[in-house]
Amino acid sequence: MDTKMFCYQCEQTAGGKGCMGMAGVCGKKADTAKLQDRLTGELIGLAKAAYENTNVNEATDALVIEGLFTTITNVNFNDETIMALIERVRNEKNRLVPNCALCVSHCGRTDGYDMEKLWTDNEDIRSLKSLILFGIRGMAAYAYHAAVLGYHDNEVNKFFYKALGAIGSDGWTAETLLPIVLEVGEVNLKCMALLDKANTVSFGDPVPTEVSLTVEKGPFIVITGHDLYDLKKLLEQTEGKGINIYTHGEMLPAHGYPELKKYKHLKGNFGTAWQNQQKEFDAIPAPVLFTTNCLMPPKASYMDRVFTTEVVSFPGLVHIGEDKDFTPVIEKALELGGYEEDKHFTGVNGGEKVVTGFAHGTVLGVADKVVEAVKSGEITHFFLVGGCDGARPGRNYYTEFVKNTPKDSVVLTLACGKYRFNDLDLGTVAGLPRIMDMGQCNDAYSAIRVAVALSEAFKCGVNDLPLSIVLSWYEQKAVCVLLTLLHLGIRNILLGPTLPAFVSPNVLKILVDTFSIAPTGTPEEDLKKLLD
Ligand code: SF4
Ligand code: SF3
Repeated sequence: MDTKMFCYQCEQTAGGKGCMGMAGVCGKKADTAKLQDRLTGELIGLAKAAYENTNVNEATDALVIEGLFTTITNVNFNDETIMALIERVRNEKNRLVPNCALCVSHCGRTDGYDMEKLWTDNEDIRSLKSLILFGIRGMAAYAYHAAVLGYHDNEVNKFFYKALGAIGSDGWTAETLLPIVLEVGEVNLKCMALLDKANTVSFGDPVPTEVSLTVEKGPFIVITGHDLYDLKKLLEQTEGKGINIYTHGEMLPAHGYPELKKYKHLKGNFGTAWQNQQKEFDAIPAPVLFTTNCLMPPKASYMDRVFTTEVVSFPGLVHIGEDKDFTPVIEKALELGGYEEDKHFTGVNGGEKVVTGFAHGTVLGVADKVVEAVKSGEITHFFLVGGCDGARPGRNYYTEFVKNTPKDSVVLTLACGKYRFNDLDLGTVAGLPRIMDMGQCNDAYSAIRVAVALSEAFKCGVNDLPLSIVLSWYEQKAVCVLLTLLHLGIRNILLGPTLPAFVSPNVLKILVDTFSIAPTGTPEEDLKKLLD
């Protein structure tokens, strides 16, 4: 095995510096990491080949998006599928610029990029290019989900080439790279808006929905990840078959969408956030379908019950292809039979239910009430506590933070970090629930819509609202969401549980000086600071 790997794209990176051994902390092997680097290098070559090339078409865009999405943490551990993807990128380069690779007067027009050059570059350049790369990886996931539902945005698609081109260009300075870092945030806002439109037109505007944590007796399937289209297909194929469907992880907000919740056999939510899956899936008498990250290497005890689809892949797991024929998953559910009696589970704090569905449509629907409550002093503060969950013990910060928020404040949340507190009963304020789950990580778009609407109602800037943003990050979607908030000029964001290894001291200084971004401290100190 080749042991030379370098990866520092996620929060759990080894020693807070980078995974450099035989395998990453996530279980990604060195060979796979190197193939992902090669794929990224080939995508940079494809971006060069696409420059002012009239042969670029929707298939080229789709390939770039798929290639970037594949390299997100906990998506794809399968060398075979990554090698096949590399081959497809090479073929596409050859279609765009035929025979370039064979030409005797070599111009380098379609050459792949050696990612080693990036990983060994000056630390500030490496840091800025990493922010661009990891940001577009996250954005590609959102563009992919929108595309699955038939929604595309040419401006978003074009930006992937520009950003890849910047990563592969030598001699660029921090001054030229920094604007592109912020442009990732700007374009990601468009991309999240696109996905919001795709989801709400396809499945309706989410409505507040109470979700049971009890698994009823009989056969069932657990579906996890972010892809609502896969859930819809699974619901259609299992209807009337005596099989219940339970969401897991980032699929929880699906319960709020009218076109998904109408299926009576979409029963509830099983389990908590991704990092608990090896424990939670170990003993369940049911199959699990992964539609996106976060997949952990499955243990032998439940490997025969895990299925993947779309870009998720792990050697040895059954993969459901483009035909979306979920028969193997359905047969597994029937074979395993589920629990003999209803099984009662709780959230991490002992709660027996959770509530979701507070997207912008719902919250803005009661905007008058919210504005009145702020004016009368009934609501004194909003906290957006959102982002990824992860394995670090320090992530209890978010539970303690939410528990300690004042009784006259509202906590908006999104993404899988909410499992730390979404089963807490914090009661209501001004007739509204004190915790409102706005959805998945991409539904940061909803939070932005609400913040902008509030700032318009109060005729002030978003930074002047009684609103504090406390983010938890783990993988690359959190990077593009953070860059969107920065692009909007939002200041004083608290980021934890640790700062990204790929942010160099100089780049951090820029972020601190420009946006007053700060690492999370203790819940008590941070709350005091934010409420002063
Ligand atoms: Fe390490 Fe994270 Fe990269 Fe996995 S994705 S190899 S844990 S930095
Ligand atoms: Fe979670 Fe992986 Fe990021 Fe979509 S499922 S937020 S960590």
